[in-house]
Amino acid sequence: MRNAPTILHLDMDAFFASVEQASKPSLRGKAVVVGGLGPRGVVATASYEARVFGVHSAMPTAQARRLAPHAAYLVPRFSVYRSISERVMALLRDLSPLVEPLSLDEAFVDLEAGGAAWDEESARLTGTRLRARIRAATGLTASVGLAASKMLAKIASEQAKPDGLVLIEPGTERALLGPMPVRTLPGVGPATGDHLRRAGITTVEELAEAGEDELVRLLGKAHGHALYAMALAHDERPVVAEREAKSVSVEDTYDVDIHDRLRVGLEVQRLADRCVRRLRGAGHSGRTIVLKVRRYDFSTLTRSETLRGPTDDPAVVREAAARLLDSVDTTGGVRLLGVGVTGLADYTQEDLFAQAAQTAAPVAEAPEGAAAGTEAEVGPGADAAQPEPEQPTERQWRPGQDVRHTEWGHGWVQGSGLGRVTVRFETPSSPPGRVRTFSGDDPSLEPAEPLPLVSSGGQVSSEPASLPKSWSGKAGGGATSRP
Ligand code: TTP
Ligand code: MG
Ligand code: MG
Repeated sequence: MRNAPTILHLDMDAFFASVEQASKPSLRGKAVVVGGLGPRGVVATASYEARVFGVHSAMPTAQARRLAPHAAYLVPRFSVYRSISERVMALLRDLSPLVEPLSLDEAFVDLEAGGAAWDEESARLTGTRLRARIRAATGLTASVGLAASKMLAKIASEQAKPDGLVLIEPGTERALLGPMPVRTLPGVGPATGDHLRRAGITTVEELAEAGEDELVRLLGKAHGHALYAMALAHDERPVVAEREAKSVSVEDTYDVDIHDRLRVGLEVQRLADRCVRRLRGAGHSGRTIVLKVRRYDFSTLTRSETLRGPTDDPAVVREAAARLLDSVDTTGGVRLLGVGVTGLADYTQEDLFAQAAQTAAPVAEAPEGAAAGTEAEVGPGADAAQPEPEQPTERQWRPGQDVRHTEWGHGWVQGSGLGRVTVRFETPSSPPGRVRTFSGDDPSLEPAEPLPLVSSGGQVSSEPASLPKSWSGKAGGGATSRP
């Protein structure tokens, strides 16, 4: 492990919700929940103001509504999140060629490789400047962790949240990790946590004391070994830029189109198994399962589903592939089938024991693509070959959606129902706007493109108001976790 805290982990604060607050001045400082709003929708994220009520990611939206009935509930606007993500990642690439994005709002950066930092002081300065640059370029706040390894940099950024910077001094890692709950370590979810607790192990220190043999006995060879190393704060994983193999996939073309639905199902299972063998062979796990189907007429479509965490479990991949197949019409015959896994990780982050039991997460958890069988919440990453959704006879006005009125200008849908739609007219740079109600089929009202958060001159068009005053200005050091 290097002896300077030059690995940086960056994570945007309440990302989707902060973007919505920056876009919609009337929501700044307010409880905002972004996610699926249908009956089975789940929360993608909640603003820190909403978290106070206990609302969090992956919670059913219905439950969130009970906890925070007055919050604003909005559908995700993936195209906006994606473009902001690109700006942030570009700022990271200014620091080093070694930038490893983990999701839209999160990445590791090897500062040493880029010459951006070599010791504690230069690392802290670079982290502080980076946060300021992100704020200037996007109007949003980000948290930064600095440490000598990826694992600790990530733990540090979690401690820095929201809107802070935490640096873990080399040499202090074990003392810092010791009293932390085992759940702090990557790969330890609720079920593994329970398993360890039953064996009398609740803290990282107790993990280290248990010794490698005992952990291997409890958790199996690979995970016992890995967890023991992490408990000792050993983590040599390098920051890997834009990993070459971002996905592992296998496919088969058939000489004769397959018509039998049962046979198609069996082929998909076989491909899923083969894909997992290859995935494991490469030492990876992955979060998004992709099914590819080329039909008799050469129309090709892909369906994907994103799980809560990376998996390399053949049962999980098989089940997901089967669910995806359910949503595909194969009448007429199939000439090619493929199964892939993307969103690769070095280790299985999700709870190691809960994998097979876990159900697929709805699309609100899948910022990069479309999940199977979802209706309105499918992002723009959805496959182009997918048939257009049937044109509804009545126009759909979804909360949070951008609209333009010929007279009132740009606004967003605050709510709709009973043939009416309520719109708030405001822009990222305007003061909080006024609300008006229209008939749902009013011809003066049209869906619109989102407006940029920052004007083209690079000026923040408004105060970043994603956090309440009591939280802002916490420049670091504090070990406050999220409420
Ligand atoms: P996170 O970084 O995990 O969460 P966050 O940015 O909302 O909040 P914070 O980091 O301050 O704790 O996830 C980034 C975005 O990814 C999040 O804004 C929404 C999306 N997401 C989901 O859609 N589903 C999920 O289960 C999670 C965890 C995140
Ligand atoms: Mg985040
Ligand atoms: Mg994140």
